[in-house]
Amino acid sequence: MAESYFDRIPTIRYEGPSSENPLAFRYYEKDRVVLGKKMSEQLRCAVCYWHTFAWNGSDVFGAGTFDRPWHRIADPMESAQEKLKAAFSFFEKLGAPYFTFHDRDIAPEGRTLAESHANLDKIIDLAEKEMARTGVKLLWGTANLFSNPRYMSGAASNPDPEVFAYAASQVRKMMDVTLRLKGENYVLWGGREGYETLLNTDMGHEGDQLGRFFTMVAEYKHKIGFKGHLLIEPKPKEPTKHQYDFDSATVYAFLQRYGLEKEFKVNIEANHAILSGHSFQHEVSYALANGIFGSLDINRGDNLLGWDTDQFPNDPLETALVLFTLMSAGGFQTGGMNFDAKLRRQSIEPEDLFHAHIGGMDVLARGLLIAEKMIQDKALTKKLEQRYEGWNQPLGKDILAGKLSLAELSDLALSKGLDPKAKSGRQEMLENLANRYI
Ligand code: XUL
Ligand code: CO
Repeated sequence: MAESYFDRIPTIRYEGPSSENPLAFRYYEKDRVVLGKKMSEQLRCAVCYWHTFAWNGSDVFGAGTFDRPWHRIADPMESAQEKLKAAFSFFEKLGAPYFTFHDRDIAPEGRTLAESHANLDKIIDLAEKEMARTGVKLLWGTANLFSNPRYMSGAASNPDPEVFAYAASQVRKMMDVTLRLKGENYVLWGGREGYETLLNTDMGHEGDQLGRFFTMVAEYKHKIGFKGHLLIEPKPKEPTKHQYDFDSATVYAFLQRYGLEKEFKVNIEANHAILSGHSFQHEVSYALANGIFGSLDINRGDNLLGWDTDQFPNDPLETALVLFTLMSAGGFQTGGMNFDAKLRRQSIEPEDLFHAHIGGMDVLARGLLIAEKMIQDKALTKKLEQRYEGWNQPLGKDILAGKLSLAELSDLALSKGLDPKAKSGRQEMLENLANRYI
């Protein structure tokens, strides 16, 4: 049944920028070497299970609009099996090297926690076979600690420790599954770790609960010998009014408070960055500058809407600037580009899933090629270096090396009669320069 869902779609191939075939790549050329690695290895694209296969097109005002065959199957385990087959045929046809999933996307929740674990094991047996057959790899696994009503007041930050224990069991199980499938990272998005009103919330207590949860996760990672990165995914709001993992800086401060800054990195989502009042590039730069960069959830928001629209990326300049920042710092280690992006609900046909991912991969590929030119040309980098030139001179070096106290610097400024001249920041010129690479 689900086997035939993508039957009409051909395997997607690279045809070059002049191709008019909408079911072909115009920029994503997987084996093309860019900045020393194949494009596929630089971008490490992943398809997410939740938006692409689990979601049926429903929104708060209306029912599902997508008629996916696996959603019509009444038995949840049979439905999960068909969904899995369809998912792997999609990955194969698209040529996506990675996928990502939550426990509840891939296997149904059972009547008990034990039954949920058993359901997951059965589907993972099949997923393991599909991964071996197709060569598609797991970028990261994660647990859904937000959909079930038991998590309405949070998971690790819930006022009830039994909910905390339940969440711990789900995370432990998914860490085992991720290890088994050789997943390259494990993600924790604090779905409902936040609050609606301080009238019923003890923020300090909830912080300690979250700190304890993450500490246990880090201990368990080492215990089972998981070598991938643990990643926290910041988001400022939605579903709660205030999410504790607001942005990368908030997460970093939190990690330091609980001594976990060496254990976790961040999975930065483009739309979440915008919601926190930052640009995507800001969040990536912050994480790189503080040694906590992990992976990216690649999507876009809408300038007119204040929520997480999770659209597929389509802005080459924005993508190029993020990739310029990332590639200048050496690119991904274990991370990748996870399309945490969903169709609009009127895009109801199987081929719409392909158009969305083809467009996403193409805009990343185009961004990567632009970033390559920016890096090789060195013009932008040189301008930046020139701006900080003074810090390579004796005064700048001595200041950073801690050789001068505040009083000594004051004496120096007075004795030399310092009168530094203002220099232009040249923003418009730099913007014009960046645009020349597009
Ligand atoms: C929600 C979101 C999640 C995480 C994984 O906004 O981004 O899908 O990526 O739990
Ligand atoms: Co995400």
